[in-house]
Amino acid sequence: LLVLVVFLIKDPRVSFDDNPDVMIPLKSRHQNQEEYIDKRGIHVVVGHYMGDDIPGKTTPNLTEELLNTNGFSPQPTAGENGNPVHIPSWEAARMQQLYHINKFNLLASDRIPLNRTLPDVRKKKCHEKVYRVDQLPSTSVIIVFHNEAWSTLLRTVHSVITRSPPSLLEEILLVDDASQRTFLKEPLDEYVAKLPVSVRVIRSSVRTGLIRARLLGAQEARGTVLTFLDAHCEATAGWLEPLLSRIAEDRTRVVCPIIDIIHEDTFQYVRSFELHWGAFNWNLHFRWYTLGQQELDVRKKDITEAYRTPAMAGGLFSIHKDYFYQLGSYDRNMDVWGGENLEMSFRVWMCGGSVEIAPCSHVGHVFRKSSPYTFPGEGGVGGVLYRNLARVALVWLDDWAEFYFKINAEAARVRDDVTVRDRLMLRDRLSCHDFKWYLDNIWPEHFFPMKDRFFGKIRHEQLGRCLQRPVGPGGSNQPTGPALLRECVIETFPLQTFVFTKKGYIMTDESVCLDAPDADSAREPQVRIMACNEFERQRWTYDEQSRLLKHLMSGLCLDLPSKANPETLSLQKCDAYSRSQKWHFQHEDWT
Ligand code: LR7
Ligand code: MN
Repeated sequence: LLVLVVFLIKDPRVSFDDNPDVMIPLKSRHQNQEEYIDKRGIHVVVGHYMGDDIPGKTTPNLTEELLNTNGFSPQPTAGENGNPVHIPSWEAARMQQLYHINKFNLLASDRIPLNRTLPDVRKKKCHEKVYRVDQLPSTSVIIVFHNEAWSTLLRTVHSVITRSPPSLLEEILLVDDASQRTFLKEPLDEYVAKLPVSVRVIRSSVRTGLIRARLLGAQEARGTVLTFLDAHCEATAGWLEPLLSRIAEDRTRVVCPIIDIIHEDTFQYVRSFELHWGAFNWNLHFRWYTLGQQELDVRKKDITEAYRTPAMAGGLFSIHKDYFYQLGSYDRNMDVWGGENLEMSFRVWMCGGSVEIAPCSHVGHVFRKSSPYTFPGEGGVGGVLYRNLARVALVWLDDWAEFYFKINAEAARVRDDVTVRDRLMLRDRLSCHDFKWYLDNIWPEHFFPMKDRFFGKIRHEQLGRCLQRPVGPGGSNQPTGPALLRECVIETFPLQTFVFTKKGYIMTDESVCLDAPDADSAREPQVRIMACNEFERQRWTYDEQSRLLKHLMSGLCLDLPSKANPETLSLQKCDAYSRSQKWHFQHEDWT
């Protein structure tokens, strides 16, 4: 099996030492991601999920026999109530070998019964909600898979059967995307035939990728609503009603559950917090960022209320079947994996619908650090992924497509390989809004360049050096740390590229902002790069005349590191005659 390294990771450890906002660091669900409770008591999730591999781990030889053996052998109480399964050390070698088949702890998964119990992770208020089940539409649950493990696939199926009101569950459709494992053939057919719910297996004779596999499933669906799940999920109590009731009220809503974490090593069910939403960075990689202020306010009033999200993760959502087709289903020219989640998010928002998260619906998903399967197609994983993303950019991003290709060499290289005429016609036919409308209205907290804001480098005049954001310990997550001054790079260089918004925020990729976190303390304030939070503390003004960059809250000016703050820029009393306080905003073209 190939080890798929999507992005180079320098150091996967996450450190909180240099983040003064952190009150309680939390163990993050992913490598390359930081999670913590900040000083306000708000849970902050920064970073992303991109299927990165674990550096240094090599893949052992996996024999045909091993790959084709269904090792499911449940122990009655293993993983009960979502508890972790610990493999005794004498089995460690076997555990590690099996890990590589699916890139999760297969040995642990194979010990857990298919119908294990799970905690009810919903907020108390969710229990008080009454749903008129008889008035909700029915759904087909569509699960696509390629070489999935028996235990994870069927635990997904059983969790859906056990925890859905029977009248709402029309059927479960399993779409086999040309799996090679023998136990996923006749044994699967025979197994599902005995289940109390209509479960059909649809087979693709060629490896078609998850996007077209989902289209195969949708075509067969008899339910009013389509509900998609990955093949390694577990639905918890009450998961379905909140999704369907939002669609019953308005069929243009595309609704996602809260995605909890099934730990890839222990299969522990870990409740995830409800204070993030989905968005993306300058590379069009999906990210979880802290909720926007408007949504936080909505939540304060009623924590059971569904909230809007700029984008969805892609794997777990419900959509009205007619609306799915009315809106152009999926881009069937997308291969294997990636891009379809943002494509659908943009399309839904820009063409009149909405994407939201229903916080009373919780479904667990096994998050992996790397992908277990091959990416057939020219250029392997990169070629496939960037052709998909180039399609997204060319169809939906308007002026920002050029910006995307400018800073994404991999995507620029393949942009001429793709033709998107049919999707542009669809966009035209649906009279969709443009991408500027999307940024302005759906994601006003975004950090993309715009006509109404500065975009470029911020240069210290005296030293001729440029403001630079830290890379962060994880390499490409929402990196926080000291505000650096570095040799200016002539070309477009994302680490030295900032936007300065009308509201006075100095932001850059990954939603990080120039900040003075301790500006209200007695100490001399440090200047740091922190997660953007729209606090007054992150606002600045620039005076062209004096070339001073003033921190609004403290009234102090951005200056070089000081004795008290040797590692990072500091704030000092403004002095128009001080050479160390002069900054030059150097515009760059982004289209
Ligand atoms: O060629 C393939 N054929 C398939 O049938 C490749 C994959 N698949 C199946 C696969 O077996 C699985 O059931 O497709 C499903 C998704 O593949 P994963 O589990 O490898 O994807 P992921 O969980 O790493 O990635 C997320 O992004 C994908 C982008 O294309 C899809 O949208 C996934 O559905 C999506 N998963 C989620 O949203 C779960 C939450 C993750 C987050 C954040
Ligand atoms: Mn998945």
